[in-house]
Amino acid sequence: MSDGNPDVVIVGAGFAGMYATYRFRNLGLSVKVIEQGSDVGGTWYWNRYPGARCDVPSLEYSFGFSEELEQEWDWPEVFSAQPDILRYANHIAERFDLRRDMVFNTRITAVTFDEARRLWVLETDTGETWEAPYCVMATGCLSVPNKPEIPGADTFEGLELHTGLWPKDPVDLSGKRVGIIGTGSSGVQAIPELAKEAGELYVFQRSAVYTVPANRKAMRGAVQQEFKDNYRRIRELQQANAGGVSNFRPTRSVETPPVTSIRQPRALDIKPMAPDERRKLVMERGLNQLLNFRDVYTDPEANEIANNLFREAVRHMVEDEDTAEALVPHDYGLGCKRQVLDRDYYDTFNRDNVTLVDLRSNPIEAVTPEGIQTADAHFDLDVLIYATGFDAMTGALLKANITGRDGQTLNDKWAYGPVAYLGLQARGFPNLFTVTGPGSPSVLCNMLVAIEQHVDWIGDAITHLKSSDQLMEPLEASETTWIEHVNEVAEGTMYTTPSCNSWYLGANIPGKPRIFMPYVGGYPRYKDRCDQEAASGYPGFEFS
Ligand code: NA7
Repeated sequence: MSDGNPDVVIVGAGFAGMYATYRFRNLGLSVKVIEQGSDVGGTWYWNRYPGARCDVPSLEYSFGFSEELEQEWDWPEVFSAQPDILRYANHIAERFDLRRDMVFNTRITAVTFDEARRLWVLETDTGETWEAPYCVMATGCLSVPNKPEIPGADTFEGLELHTGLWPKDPVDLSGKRVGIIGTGSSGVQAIPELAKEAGELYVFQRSAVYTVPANRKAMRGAVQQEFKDNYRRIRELQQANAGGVSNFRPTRSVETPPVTSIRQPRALDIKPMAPDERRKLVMERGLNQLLNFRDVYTDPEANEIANNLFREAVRHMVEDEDTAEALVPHDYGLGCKRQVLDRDYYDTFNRDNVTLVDLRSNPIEAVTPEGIQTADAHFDLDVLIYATGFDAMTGALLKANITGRDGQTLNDKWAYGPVAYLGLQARGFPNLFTVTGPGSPSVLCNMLVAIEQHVDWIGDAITHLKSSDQLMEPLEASETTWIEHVNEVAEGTMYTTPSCNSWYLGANIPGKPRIFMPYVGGYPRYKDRCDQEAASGYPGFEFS
């Protein structure tokens, strides 16, 4: 048992765990953070692969809780790369002296509610145990890497890497034969960078991707200053926006609005446009024009118009006809998956050292000691990279081995999909809170905005509980009606069309229940609901 058990144990030292440490301390609570990695940063600590970059503009993807922090931090690019975001995380940890309450290199092995003592007991792989009346799971939405089960996977004798567990030390790929499996955001970001370094790059693609060029501008001093001058207004605008993005347009900027992976379609429709006009727009002004149309996300016919224009543009950009054809997505539409942003993705397939292996026509049979055997050929590899994504949204929570009241496990409760209220709490797990849990806007929102809102709400709830020493958990009816609402708002969107298989739906993990996990009803609507709960004494929860 550890000395000095805190009021709150927080699991995870990513941005959620970091802000929770700061906020809870300010509320007079003692905290202890348990983190598997050797330092802060979460996603940005683990995803160090070449090309890793945030898909939300950095001035938006930043904390708003400290004006000093806002004023003193400078971003080098409009969309920052992983090293710069990790530098930001480190700066926050130092500036607010967060590390003194953090325990690193420690993995949680079990989280168990002790009913008699009304405490959460957290066991770890170092043998140390922590106890606290309140437990906050700040474990992230994309933190459990998915490595598919491929026959022979363990026999590979070269270097094996996963984009989500990339080593801290530089990996020398020069002249090497490199294979990468997966063409989601991670693969698409990594492939152009890997191609520049590797001798040969083989891209093993199961599903073609809809990716559009990312904004790659350096930050201009005048633009950054205007943000700094207007941050209070910007934070207000974020609160009023469905995706938690202000869309603030600096007067000194001549840029078009940055493209982000969080949908911000304008009030334009593609269907009424003349075919020539649409084609001209996309061919002359780029693929990201397609993201501006509202009806692309709501009307299957408009969606297919956009998909066809996208396909035409890819055929135009990629020189080899067979490669171009394989890179064209056919079996799902734009808007089903999280929008991927790239830098020179399609051009990369025009390089002599890059080969696309289309797994739809030539599936992987096995990983061998020397490389990958597909139905048609063997590919000799020195390095095999898995860019195969994550067990998203629920993965880290289910892996934590959580047992609540009456010996019920979270894994049993969520056997048919996550059951929770507002993505904040699950019945049967009193005084255990989740940051950006399933059923909250989370990954459909600017994560830092979502994190601040959740942590503030949880901090207030704990303060309320601490004064009366009570246990809090949602009513069964609150969970049921909230999940119905989460499903209702997702229905009829491109996210849930039958042809769509995304990690939002859990469809990337064999056997995982197919449920649309994030809340698509918009951040302001969600926040209102959370605020109403707090303002009226938490009527959707039970206290004991
Ligand atoms: P994603 O978006 O889940 O992409 C994973 C990729 O790996 C995708 O192309 C998958 O193909 C592919 N995959 C997964 N399993 C296999 C197997 N068994 N064989 C071949 N290919 C496979 O993960 P990312 O890490 O790229 O991005 C996750 C999020 O992180 C992203 O949306 C951003 O928000 C940040 P599939 O499409 O399933 O056919």
